[in-house]
Amino acid sequence: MQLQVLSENNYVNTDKFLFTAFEGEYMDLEYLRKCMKSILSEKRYRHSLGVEDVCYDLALIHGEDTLLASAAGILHDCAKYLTDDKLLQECEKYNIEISDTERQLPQALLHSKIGAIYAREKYGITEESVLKAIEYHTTGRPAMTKLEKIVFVADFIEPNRKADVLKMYNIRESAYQNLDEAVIKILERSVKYLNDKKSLIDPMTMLTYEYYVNKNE
Ligand code: DGI
Ligand code: FE
Ligand code: FE
Repeated sequence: MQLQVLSENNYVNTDKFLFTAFEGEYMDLEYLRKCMKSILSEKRYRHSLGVEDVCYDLALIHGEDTLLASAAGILHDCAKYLTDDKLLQECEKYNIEISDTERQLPQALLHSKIGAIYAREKYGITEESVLKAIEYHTTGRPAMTKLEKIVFVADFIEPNRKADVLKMYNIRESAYQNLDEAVIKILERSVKYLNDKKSLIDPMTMLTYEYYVNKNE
């Protein structure tokens, strides 16, 4: 157990508490859950708790920090309730460059980028690694960190997701054995699904897919 001195006679267990940007205080995961419960729909909130749980398990198995993984899991869709217009406005406000695909599909693609901003601004997350995992949870990116892969994969396999595709391709099995293999399977399914729907595919989704397929060969 890690203990960090705050002041004399006052210790914070940093296995359970995250440092926040707000007045040097600490927060626990329950605080973040409450924040999400108050802004997300019931269904989206349940999804977020599911992602949190799977992030924890994947972090344990693959040797990542469980607290940071859980926090990223709870917050990953914190900007999912925003409208297309609001997401585009926020991108302008925070000087976020956006691709043509992102401009056309803000809700699908921009909730992750704005989610990372909100995690910092509204929920006080200071850990860059957590912010990146939120930022890239929808498209992934080439050479993701372990934490980024954990959130990307957990989002897809959490228990509230439909089990048929996951079972057909043994995606849960991959997730617990080999994260890169799970990332490839998920991107394969997503790219096929988007092609079948004749939906636009973001260049970052394709770059991630190509990177992991080549890496695995
Ligand atoms: O926010 P979630 O629904 O939990 O999941 P997500 O953030 O992974 O994905 C949001 C949606 O965006 C989901 O329906 C899949 C879709 N998506 C991911 N990459 C692309 C995409 N949609 C399009 N059109 N193009 C993409 O490249
Ligand atoms: Fe999402
Ligand atoms: Fe999600």
